Amino acid sequence: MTWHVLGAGSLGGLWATRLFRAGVPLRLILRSPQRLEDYHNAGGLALSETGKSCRYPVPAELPDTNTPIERLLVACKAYDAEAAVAEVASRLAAGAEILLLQNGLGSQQAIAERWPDSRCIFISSTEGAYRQDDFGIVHAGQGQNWLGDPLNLEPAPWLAELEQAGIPHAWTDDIMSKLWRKLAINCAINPLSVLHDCRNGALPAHREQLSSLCDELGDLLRACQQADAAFDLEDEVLKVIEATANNYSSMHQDVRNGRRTEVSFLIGQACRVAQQHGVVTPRLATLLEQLQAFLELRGLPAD
Ligand code: NAD
Ligand code: KPL
Repeated sequence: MTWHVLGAGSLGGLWATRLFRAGVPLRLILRSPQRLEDYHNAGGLALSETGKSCRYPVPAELPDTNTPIERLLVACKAYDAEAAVAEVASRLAAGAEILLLQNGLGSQQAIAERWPDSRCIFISSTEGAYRQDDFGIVHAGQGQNWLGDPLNLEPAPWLAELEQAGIPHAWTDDIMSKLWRKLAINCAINPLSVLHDCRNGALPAHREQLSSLCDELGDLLRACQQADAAFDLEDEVLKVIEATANNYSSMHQDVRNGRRTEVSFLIGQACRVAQQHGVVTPRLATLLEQLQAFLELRGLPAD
């Protein structure tokens, strides 16, 4: 079965190159004829790992190509994902699978509700990749890909293809717990790193702020029946800060590069869900307001 990868950016490129070189049939879907032409001129996708770069001529096509899609890996940002799937929705075969790589929460649910006939598999990834040029990806950080389907615990039958491609992965019966846990960690770290304009390692200087955010996030997770994701949250946040002390968070990097952030699917989503559950989260709400004001001041979308 052919994989279709929608979004040839950092993570989409990282997945596509590894699948392609393992001989797994796949096609990239690029958003416009101009981008397809640029891609062909580049000669494919380059993946750089441990200092060595290799280019792979992964076949590519446009969203309106006239062939069915049975397995779609959506590798766009959370704010683009639903619209991107809509562009290829008429090509989805009956019972197609949609694999969602987005960080945060909200985009996955929107897609699962809009295309209920497809099996939506959610993925929480802690791998790291960035683009050094348009079609050149650097594999920057080892990590894990947790996969799961909140509606169907049966593992996907193609996990062996990920094994064959050397893509680290594990199926989980509780993907929502993984996604909530990562969202909470991102909510505690990323906005503070932007507002204090610092590397993750400088955040323990704001310990009181971190602690109260973790308390509120813990309350929120428990109200959402995600007690496991709340367990020892502050400890884990401090561990992540230590392990990534030299890094700037992804949100900090987005802001520094003048790119839209995924704020709406991280702390924005946390505040929306808190309101739905009647959980009082004043520190999170203030942090969201400050972050949105900061983004607007820099001409970046606040959603
Ligand atoms: P990216 O910006 O590098 O890539 C997204 C790609 O999607 C871009 O090439 C963009 O042109 C393309 N795209 C957008 N709309 C499209 C459309 N309609 N049709 C076709 N292509 C379209 O983003 P990324 O860093 O790969 O992140 C993707 C998701 O993965 C995000 O939610 C991010 O938070 C998550 N994630 C990324 C990393 C990482 O290290 N990069 C790690 C973990 C999670
Ligand atoms: O996931 C991260 C990010 O920067 O988005 C870490 C490094 C864990 C910080 O929240």
